[in-house]
Amino acid sequence: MAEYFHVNTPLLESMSMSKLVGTTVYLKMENSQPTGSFKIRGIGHLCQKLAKESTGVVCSSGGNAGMAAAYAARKMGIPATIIIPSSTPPLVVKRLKDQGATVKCIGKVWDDANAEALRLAETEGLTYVPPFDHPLLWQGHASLIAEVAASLGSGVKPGAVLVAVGGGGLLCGVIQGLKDVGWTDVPVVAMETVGADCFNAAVKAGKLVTLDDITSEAKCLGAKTVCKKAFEYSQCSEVTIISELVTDQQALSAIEAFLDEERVLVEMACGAALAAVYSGLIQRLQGEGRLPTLLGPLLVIVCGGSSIDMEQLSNLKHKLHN
Ligand code: PLV
Repeated sequence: MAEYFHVNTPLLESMSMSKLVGTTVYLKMENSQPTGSFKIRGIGHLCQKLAKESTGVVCSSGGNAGMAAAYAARKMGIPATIIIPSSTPPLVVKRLKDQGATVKCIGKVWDDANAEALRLAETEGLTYVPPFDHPLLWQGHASLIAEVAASLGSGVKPGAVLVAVGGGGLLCGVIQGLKDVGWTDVPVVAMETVGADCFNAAVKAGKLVTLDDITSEAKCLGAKTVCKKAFEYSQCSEVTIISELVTDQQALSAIEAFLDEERVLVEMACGAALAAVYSGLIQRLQGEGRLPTLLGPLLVIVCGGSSIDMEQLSNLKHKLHN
């Protein structure tokens, strides 16, 4: 068995994005992971630690965590059951089945699917694979910052990191990675869409908040409550997290611009992060003094995602661009 399930992804310089922001923009291309997103880093690590002796794994997911769990389970020779909510597009069901997983669609949003995954873990004795709330996931995701540090070489460090937030697992992993390489003074811009904004709501309220519903099309950002660790990071002085929102329309426009300019198709969850560049949010933060005017290189985590193809893109355009 391979030591890791994830691959070392390319770190690319984007000329067009650099021009927009006025500083070098580096793209960490997590879309090129075997399952199309960063999730395999943490989930691969967790499965190797917790599921070696397992009779099977069960994972609740908006899609990408499930893809990673199905992939890891297949490589480990154990069955995977993936519980998704009805908001997950059919193309993801097909991709999960292609990975050999059993797929069950339960409830409207991820939180509903998760309740069923926890129940199955209990009643069937399966190993529960959480999509974002576990220290082993954060440890696995942290490897992406270690790779960036190695790619940039000594003496170069990002001026800021741009990241999408769903349940907060990627954010926790990125912060852990920044701590590991001694970059705790690098601010993190944490992006969500309006309607999938549980982290922003918690930051504003000063406590964990459970959203009534997920109304954004960025379903993979659609956890109703952010994980406690992400909230704690937002409250501590050790790291700087700037929580910002974009609209679904801005996230979709970002996906389209990224496809045109970088020739890569990513899903809405990732579009939320890219929109910070394309919508001018980074410059706005500089104007407000929340990011330095002379900003060092901007590191964009291109988290990727499988919930997108040409048909889904055209569905989203139809829904959002009218
Ligand atoms: N998606 C999770 C949670 O969904 C999932 O089950 O796949 N970018 C992409 C492409 C993602 O799939 C996700 C999470 C994120 C960003 C956000 O990561 P998180 O949840 O660790 O903050 C409900």
